[in-house]
Amino acid sequence: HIEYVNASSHLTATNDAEAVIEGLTRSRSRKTLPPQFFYDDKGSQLFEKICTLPEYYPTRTEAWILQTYASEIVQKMGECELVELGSGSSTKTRLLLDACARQNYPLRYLPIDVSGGILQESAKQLLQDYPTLKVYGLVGTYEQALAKLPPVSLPHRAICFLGSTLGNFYPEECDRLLDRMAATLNKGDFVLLGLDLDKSPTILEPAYNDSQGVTAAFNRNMLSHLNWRFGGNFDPDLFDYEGRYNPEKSQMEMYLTARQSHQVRLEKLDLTVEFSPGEAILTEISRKFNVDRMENYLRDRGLSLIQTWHDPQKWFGLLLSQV
Ligand code: AVJ
Repeated sequence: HIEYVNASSHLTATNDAEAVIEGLTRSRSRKTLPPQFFYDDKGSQLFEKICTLPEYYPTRTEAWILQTYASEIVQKMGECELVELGSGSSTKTRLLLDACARQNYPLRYLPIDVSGGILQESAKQLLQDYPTLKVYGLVGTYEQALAKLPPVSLPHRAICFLGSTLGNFYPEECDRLLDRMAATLNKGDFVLLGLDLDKSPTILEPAYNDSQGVTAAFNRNMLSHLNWRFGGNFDPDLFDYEGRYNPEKSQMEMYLTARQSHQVRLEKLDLTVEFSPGEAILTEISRKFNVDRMENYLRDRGLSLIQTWHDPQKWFGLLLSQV
């Protein structure tokens, strides 16, 4: 059976509207939009497609690490409820569930996602494939959902945050999220982080500028999403997409750039936005991490690093830490 809770309050809609207004009315600094607007149903599908692109190495690299080391990882954690932030299709989580099943651990899974459709779909599929699994899904932002977790039913909980989605968070947001995680967990609980590690722009930039244009479509879809959510008239084809590496900040930055001067109207927000030629919207940052720096950062937030697993090229890291 699925237990299913909608953790998003009526405040979400207001917050989303405010985030769009704030991001698109920035005058001196550049325009920006929060990355959760990528993930409507179409956007989630496009992201699944990105994950299979030849240039986009993170998904398959992380999957390799999980395939190779899942048993070792779950043995370190013992019997645990798996809480997953941004569960999406839960494809990689299956590798952890399989490893738990091999240990004869009880299977408890609490996926959290902003996209209710993909969450319910994948939960149904999981329940068919794992007859003893109990699923408790939460729809909402990570912070909303973490505040609404049910009482713990196994000795420990492990919050899994895979796919390097932490890289989407600006430093202050990252601090807040990790503090929230540490506050939610009890002594002895775990955090399993999948992190894309810093590397040459010759590898990073193609991963975000794929030859089939799927990443570009994924970015333009954000504008279509705003159109239906907020009664907008963005023409996505008036924007060029580019992902650029910023070496000072060790991060990829994704931009939609207006080709020509034009106005966009978002009726439900009573907002008119002016674009000058070449003016960009920053749709996403994707920070690239360093394991030693992350170890110190985690320690400062009450999490001690237990072990890190890598792929042979050390492009990606899976970090297990404990409260
Ligand atoms: C899901 C945020 C980890 O930053 O690599 C992929 C999203 N954007 N291609 C990433 C993404 C463009 C992805 N994360």
